[in-house]
Amino acid sequence: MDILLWHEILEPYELAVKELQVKFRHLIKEHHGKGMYSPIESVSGRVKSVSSILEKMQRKGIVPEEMEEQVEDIAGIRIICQFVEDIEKVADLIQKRSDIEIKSEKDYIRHMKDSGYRSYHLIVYYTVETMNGPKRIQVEIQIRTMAMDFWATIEHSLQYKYKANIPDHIRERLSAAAKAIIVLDNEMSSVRSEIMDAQNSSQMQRNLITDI
Ligand code: 0O2
Repeated sequence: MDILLWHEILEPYELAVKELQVKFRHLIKEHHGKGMYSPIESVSGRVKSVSSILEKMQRKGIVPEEMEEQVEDIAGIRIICQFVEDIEKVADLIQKRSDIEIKSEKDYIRHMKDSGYRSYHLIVYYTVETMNGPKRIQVEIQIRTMAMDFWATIEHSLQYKYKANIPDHIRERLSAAAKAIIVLDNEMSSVRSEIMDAQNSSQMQRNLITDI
């Protein structure tokens, strides 16, 4: 496929990533505007690189005609939460939306991957408007805590550095770190109400200042 064709294929995915980031960030703003705690801390997104799409197609034996159906994470949104409990709330918020339809879910929080990776994944359908009319595409939404994200970011860099062949002694330390993340998330959850009270009152104060 030449570069122009790739650009044409990926354009709706870029639009979907931009639109969804705006919509999720707006949800944060709505919560804060009402002086409420937001289960979403931050949002980021990306469109998979052409080389990464090709690598996945080769690894999974996906033919070009089936690329858009089979490569489910061409568009990716990552939602970061403060607490583990927030993940379910965010998944519920997404499920209730009329502009998003859930196709499938993977719970790598209850079922941690062998690597130690933890995150909640949703594959969803989302429709963007293009000059040729509406286009329904798939988006992968990853929901995880700040602590889980810290672990995944470091592990992803190591995978890149070692070209997926991370030495055993580093794997073991990553696995131990993943267990420490579970303890950390649980500890933060146990002081959750204290933290939320403090954040809500400082948010209320910020709202008052902007209202003046
Ligand atoms: P990117 O774009 O660099 O994030 P796959 O794992 O891709 O063969 P599947 O079933 O499509 O198969 O995907 P899965 O496992 O549900 O989720 C894929 C994405 O989850 C990955 O995207 C990562 O973002 C994340 N992920 C899954 N497992 C791990 C892991 O062990 N460590 C880290 N750090 N992230 C993980 P990509 O494709 O790697 O690309």
